[in-house]
Amino acid sequence: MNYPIITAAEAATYIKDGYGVGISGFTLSGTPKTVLPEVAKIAEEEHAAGKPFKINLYTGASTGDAIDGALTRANALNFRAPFLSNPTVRTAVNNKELTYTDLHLSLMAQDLRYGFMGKVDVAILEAIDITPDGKVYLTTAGGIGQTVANLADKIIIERNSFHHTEGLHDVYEPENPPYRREIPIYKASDRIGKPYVQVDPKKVVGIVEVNLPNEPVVFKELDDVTRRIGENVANFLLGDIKRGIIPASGLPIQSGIGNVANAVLKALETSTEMPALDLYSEVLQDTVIDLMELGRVKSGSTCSLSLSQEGLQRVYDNLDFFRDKLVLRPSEISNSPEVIRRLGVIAINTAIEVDLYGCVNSSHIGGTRLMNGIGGSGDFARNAYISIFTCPSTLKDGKISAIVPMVAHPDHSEHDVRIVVTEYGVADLRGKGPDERAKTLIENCAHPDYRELLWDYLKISKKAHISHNVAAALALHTTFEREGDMRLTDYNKFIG
Ligand code: 0RQ
Repeated sequence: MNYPIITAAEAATYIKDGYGVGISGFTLSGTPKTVLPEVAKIAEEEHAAGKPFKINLYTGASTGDAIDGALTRANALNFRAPFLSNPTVRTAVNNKELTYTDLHLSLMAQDLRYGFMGKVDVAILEAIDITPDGKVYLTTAGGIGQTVANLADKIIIERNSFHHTEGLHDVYEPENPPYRREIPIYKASDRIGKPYVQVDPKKVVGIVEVNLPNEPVVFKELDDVTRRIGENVANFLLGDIKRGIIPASGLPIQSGIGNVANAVLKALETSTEMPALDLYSEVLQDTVIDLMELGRVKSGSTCSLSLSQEGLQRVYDNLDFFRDKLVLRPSEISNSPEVIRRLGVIAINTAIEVDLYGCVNSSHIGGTRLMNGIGGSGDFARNAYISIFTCPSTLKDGKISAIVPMVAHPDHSEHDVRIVVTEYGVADLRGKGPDERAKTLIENCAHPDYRELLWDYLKISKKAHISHNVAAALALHTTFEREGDMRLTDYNKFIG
């Protein structure tokens, strides 16, 4: 089949008010780059003419400013799932200008297949190429490409000649129950599917030619706090290897996204006692590329290459070296609870706050304002061999403690959190009851400025299996809102 070459503006006209649009990509990687900004322009024109124009947007995870940002500014989003990181759309969600569903990333593709979110009318896939018989070779992310291509009536291909991901993808889509079988991945590097997304060529309305990099990934420089957190994680893992809890050959590592996650990987890089590792993760950052070149990471299974442009170029320049070490999977597979549990993945994610018993808030600042979303942290934490959460002990110049009596929004319950790490140390919650958990979290993880305040909370708590004082459980949060500093908390104001 010969597909017509069309402009981004022509492609955008296939997307109408009220449509569900499913796109390739995961984080800033692998998303189509030119059609949705044109859709934003159409929305602005329609709104100026007094007509409605909004779409539902389904992706693997977050997107960047060209999509979430542009569509939000054009007031063109009605519904968004499953993850965000763009500040413009985050503000709009918190202002209730659109509906956002925060979802475990492993669930996104199947929720669409099950029909939980409405119809996918158009799919847009960023690809390095498409063959006449409909084999689509994706760029830098697996995401939900195969699923939205199956569900959509029409498919638009953005053929992006900037990217060279030949041979990196392993596309596999499970059947729906009751026909689903096991996902046969037994090692992080196993390949079980096809190197392309298969689409029905008759659905392809055209190809938009593009030559564009992904939006840049920006990290803060490591500071003392993030460096110490990283070292604490590395030392903890080495201790568990020495004690025989983790096999000497190691277990696959998952590391989340962000500044703290980057510091953790840097610490693994410098720890010479650590065995060469496999990664079974949803994102891979630049540090992993460094570790592969050094022989410290043997293989990396991921949903997306969340690399800087320089890091990505290193992969493209040396594709023969990386091809058998990197595998890009759909998010349903990279984050599959079944595979994570089978492989014994060690999951390392970042918390916004942790309570005295190990419950973690990953998504909502102060319990109300969305930050990014739960992302894949729940997929991994719940099913990991060891689930580690890291965070700095305080935020905002010490005015906020990340260790609090009760989290203001629960994402991961105490049942799913095994280890908590701050710059002060490690709280190992395994095999401990609630009182011992509280003790180790205060002594090993809380900032010294807050330890007395947390002990005082336990003194005023009603003694039971899990001791709490429900009137004062959120006293630190309320004090921050009212007085701008959690250290000013006076429990007497709450318990009367
Ligand atoms: O805000 O930039 O305005 O200062 O949150 O925090 O310290 O820069 O850390 O970049 O590692 O992000 C949990 C948000 C951490 C992230 C979170 C404020 C803080 C700052 C960012 P500012 P840092 P990081 C893999 C797995 C959930 C999804 C997940 C995340 C901003 O790791 O989104 O794990 N995780 N996915 O000041 C007030 C607190 C705060 C706070 C942090 N207690 N109170 N503000 N902040 N804690 C990836 C995928 O799923 C794709």
